[in-house]
Amino acid sequence: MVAHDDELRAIAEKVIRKERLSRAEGLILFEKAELNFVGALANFVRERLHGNKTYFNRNFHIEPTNVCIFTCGFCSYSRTYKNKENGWELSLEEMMDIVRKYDGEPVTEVHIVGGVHPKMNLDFFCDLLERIKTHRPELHRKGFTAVELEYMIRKAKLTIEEGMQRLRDAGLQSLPGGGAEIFAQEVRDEICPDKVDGDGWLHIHETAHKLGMHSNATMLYGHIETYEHRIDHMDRLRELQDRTGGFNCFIPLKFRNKDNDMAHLPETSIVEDLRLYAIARIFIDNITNLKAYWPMLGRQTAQLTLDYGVNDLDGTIDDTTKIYSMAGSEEQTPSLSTEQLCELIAVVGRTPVERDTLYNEIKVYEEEQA
Ligand code: V47
Ligand code: SF4
Repeated sequence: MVAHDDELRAIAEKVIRKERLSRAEGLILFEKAELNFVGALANFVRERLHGNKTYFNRNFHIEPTNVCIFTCGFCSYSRTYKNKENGWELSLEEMMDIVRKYDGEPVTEVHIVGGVHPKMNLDFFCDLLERIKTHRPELHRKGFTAVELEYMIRKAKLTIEEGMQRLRDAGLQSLPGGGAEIFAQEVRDEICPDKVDGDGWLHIHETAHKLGMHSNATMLYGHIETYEHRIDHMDRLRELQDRTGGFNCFIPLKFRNKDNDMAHLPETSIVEDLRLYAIARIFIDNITNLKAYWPMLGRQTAQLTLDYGVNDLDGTIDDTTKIYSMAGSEEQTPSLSTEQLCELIAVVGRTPVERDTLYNEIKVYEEEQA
């Protein structure tokens, strides 16, 4: 028996006893554990928390613009303000047309996210939220990454707390998890030097939680970051979650390398993707849900993740997002009907469950219905 077998056995025993892993133990998993080892452990944790249940929701996206003042190297989606003719900028009326397109459809969430356009300000987005709320009050309004929020609130000369309060009063209910990337500044300096830093991202989410909103957390992996950077990122999320309990789910996002300034970097292998999902499930013991975002991973890999800790596949989406198709995802027109999503889950032996944004169960699809 080699020394690291003992280390891994000790880690497995801790997980079974529901004890938290240290940063050093998390690192051992990344450095030494094989896929099947972390997979089995992650599946054990997943089934302890959720059994076979696998969540999805019915949502659509509004992407107000892809014009952006920032210059993230991994972004295939944005266009600079100087080049704004090559991008899109939706008016309030155009965005309301998208909302109205879903009238009578059983969607429960609108996810609003886009680039940081210097002319789209806090008042503009408060207007949008109020109009959606008036038009369809029960539609959950999840919107704006911490990057968009930091910019619009700073331009309005408000504190984060004041700005978030205004957005909440206008109708904002949750925050998506984007913009987190990797918190370590030495990585941000290379891949997204000019936008909100790690502390700023965490502060915005903490403020949202304190104001009664929930949020998601992401991690962009598979570029220049080290295993230490991943553990640092996940540990900082775990620490904030201990204090607020406001994160609904954790979403690892695989770096895709088409048409961006980091296109020279290779993409990670599926084995490395699955190992990451599994280690995230084992290490982050206080965020209940782990989501695989199928428009980015592709539906078959997303299906595989269900055996490696994942219990959520996001939503039906209906071809309303361009972030990943433009970055080279297999999913060029991401759209799945509820039946297709249920089939994808049921065929690998899990139980599809439609949820709302806050993970209240709407419908459990037992075998005969799937
Ligand atoms: O912050 C951009 C990522 C994020 C690439 O909260 C890329 O439910 C990979 O956060 N390769 C925005 N990733 C999207 C996002 C999100 C998506 C789905 C659901 C939720 C949620 C949040 O997309 C960015 C960045 O990390 N991203 N470009 C790329 N080339
Ligand atoms: Fe702008 Fe977001 Fe793209 Fe960065 S990732 S350039 S902030 S749209």
